[in-house]
Amino acid sequence: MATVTSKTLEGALGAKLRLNFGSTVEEATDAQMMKACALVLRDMMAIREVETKQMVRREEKRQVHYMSLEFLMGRSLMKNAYNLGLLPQLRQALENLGFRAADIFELEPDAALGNGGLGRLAACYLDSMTTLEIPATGYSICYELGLFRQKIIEGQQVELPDNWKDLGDAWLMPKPQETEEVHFGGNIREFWADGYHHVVHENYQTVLAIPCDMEIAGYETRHTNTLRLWDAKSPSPVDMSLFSQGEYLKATEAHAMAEVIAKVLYPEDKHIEGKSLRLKQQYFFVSATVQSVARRHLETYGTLKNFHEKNVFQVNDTHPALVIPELMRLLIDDAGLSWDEAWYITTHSVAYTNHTVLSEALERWPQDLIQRNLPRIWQVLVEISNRWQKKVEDFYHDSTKTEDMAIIWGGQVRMANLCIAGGMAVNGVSGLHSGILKKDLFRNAYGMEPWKFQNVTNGIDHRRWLSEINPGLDRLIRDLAGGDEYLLHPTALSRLDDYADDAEVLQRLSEIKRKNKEAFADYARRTQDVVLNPDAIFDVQVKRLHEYKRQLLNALHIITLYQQLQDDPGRSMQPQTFLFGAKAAPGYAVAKRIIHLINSLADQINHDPICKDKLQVVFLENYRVSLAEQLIPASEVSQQISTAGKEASGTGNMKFMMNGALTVGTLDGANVEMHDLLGDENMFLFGLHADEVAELKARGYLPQRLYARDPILRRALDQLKTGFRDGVSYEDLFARLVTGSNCAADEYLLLADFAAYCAAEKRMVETYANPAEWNRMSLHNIARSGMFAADRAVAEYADHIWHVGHR
Ligand code: TH1
Repeated sequence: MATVTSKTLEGALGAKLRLNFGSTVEEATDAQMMKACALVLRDMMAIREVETKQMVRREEKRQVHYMSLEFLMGRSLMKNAYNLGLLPQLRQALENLGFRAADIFELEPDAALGNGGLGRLAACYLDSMTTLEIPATGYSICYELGLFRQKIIEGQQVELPDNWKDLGDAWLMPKPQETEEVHFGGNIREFWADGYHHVVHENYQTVLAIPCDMEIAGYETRHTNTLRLWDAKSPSPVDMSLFSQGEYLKATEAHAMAEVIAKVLYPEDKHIEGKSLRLKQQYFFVSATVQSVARRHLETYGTLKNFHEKNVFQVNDTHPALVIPELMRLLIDDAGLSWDEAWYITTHSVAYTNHTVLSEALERWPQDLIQRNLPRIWQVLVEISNRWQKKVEDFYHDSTKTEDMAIIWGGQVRMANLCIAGGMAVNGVSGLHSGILKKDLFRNAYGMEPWKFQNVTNGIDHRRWLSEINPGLDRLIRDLAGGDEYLLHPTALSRLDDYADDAEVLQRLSEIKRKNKEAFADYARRTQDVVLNPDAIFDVQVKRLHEYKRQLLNALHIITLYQQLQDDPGRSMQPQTFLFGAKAAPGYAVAKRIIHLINSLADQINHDPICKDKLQVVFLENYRVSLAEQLIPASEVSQQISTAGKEASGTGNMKFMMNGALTVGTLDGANVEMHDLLGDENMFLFGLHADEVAELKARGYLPQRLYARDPILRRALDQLKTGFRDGVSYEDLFARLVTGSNCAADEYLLLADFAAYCAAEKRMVETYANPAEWNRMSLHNIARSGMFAADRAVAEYADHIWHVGHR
């Protein structure tokens, strides 16, 4: 293909505007131009995707099918232009045509088809799988509404619908010719005929699954993969027989049931919704995916007997766990294989990643829900469960272990146990987390089949999360660490370590951060209507709101700082700006109260003259990928303060480290690995370790004692009851921490870690007073962050789980 210049892009954009919008360049709106850009890049990727598919087929390569109910893609225009090596040309073309490139990029809505870390991880891995030239496809649902938009009204979260498709659908390529049928409900009829046992699923309702493909470009490769998002459609607008009987409303019911499946992403992060619609979403995308993969396999190889040699399904948490019985069903009912043949194939083509040990997030489906909606799948599950149970009994001869490892038990189907039984590998997402899986959550399964258990520490797309969003730092790295080598070899970042004593380099680093802070202050003024002080430390906690992540601990510490300032208003101090961003699940009342508290506290502090140029608290509205991209390069302190043992990995922690922020954190998730690389001297570690947390709980934890004993802590907690100038009391949060109401008080040990946390924050502020020291630490953080590139993580999956080659 001829090289693409800004001139050729101008021509292509003009043509798109004429053909798709009947508009000239002069008449085109920014929105039309944004779509035209997407369509032009999509065309280029589509050509490459066809070539990639042909190559995969010709060379009979093993393919990875990454199944996830969430892909938190964010924006794609800048990212795709970057990966296609066209970002400068595209900017130039837009300017030449009379548009502001930055405005066009800003206009693109985030594709928020995910809640948080789990969905963003899937998006980062798509980039790495493509860049590493692994034949891979992502599968999910084409939600009409992504994660809700958050508005803060009078300090409280209000949820608004996220209609991303208005502009975002420019990236989607519908492929109606590859539609699959998914069957719900009905009954199973079994009979013997011609010497065979026949199973017929009848009286079911059909939902059509229509693929909408999003092309994924890799960096410096023509290899192109696909994210296949299934849209749900009813086969007919109304049921004609009911309609003609005059049952008009009933006649449209099936239609409505079908189309609601792809309506909205469930906004619960780590909390199971035992709703039948959620189960239908899961089966819908699993069944469509398995059928389409099997269809393509049959076209190429003419048999499914070698299916496992050519395909692997990676399931992102248990949400796609029904891939196991669905593949069994297809192999047995449709392809006529025996149970044992089908089981061999299935258990050699599915691998499971666990992302949490929180019990409220471990999926368990009521069996009657499955029986009713998926009768054939239910039968297959019963058979899998019985055989597994027998295997466990024969191995352990221990009824408590049988119960612990059971797939169907007490009227529930336990999806994690299903994945362990039906998968070839189980992995956790950080060293600590994988250890907890083996020692604790899945100890019995590990005892029986230790070879299945692995660790793959999470990683992030460093091209997006460093090079693309932090051009100042990117330039510095190119100057010092071998040009653009780090983009494909992220460990090249370690060369920065050589400059730890180079005053000029450290100075440059601090100027880059300063510029980024000013740019973010500008952005915050434009979009959030707040004025930030760029002389203050930007101390940031952005992530989903959850009690175990302990945003409330951060707030308590800020209350203490404020109280100290009240005691001594003249006290000189390093100015600090605390930034929060977090969405709460709409049904998670405590999380919403914590958001309200942070806003009340912000309101108090920002209106008190004694805090001027000293203390500031900002709650950033509607935290999302595109906001993170502005904020992280400007951040100086990264708050990673979860109760040890609860955060499986974290990935925000890695993004901050890579952009030179210093971490205040506990030894939890991937913070442990960060600490291994950085040592005590390059981060601010505090708090109980995971084993100490377990011991303390076993011993009997009494937060009331800490409340009685520590006057500073007590004063901060009492402030919750009093509240702030808006007159709202947070007695309920106080009770949750100190007295406990219907649960044990302070489940996440905020009080136990409070003093250590305050001390860590104090060390952090003292260190900030020494810029040379701070900048050196920052440099070491960037230098050692290469290990957290998603390329490394994906290469580990490829080598140890998928057994596929890569670049
Ligand atoms: C997150 C984990 O909490 C986080 O520690 C980890 O870095 C991330 O996954 C990626 O591995 C999870 N998100 C969810 C979301 C749902 C259910 C379980 C988890 S675990 C809906």
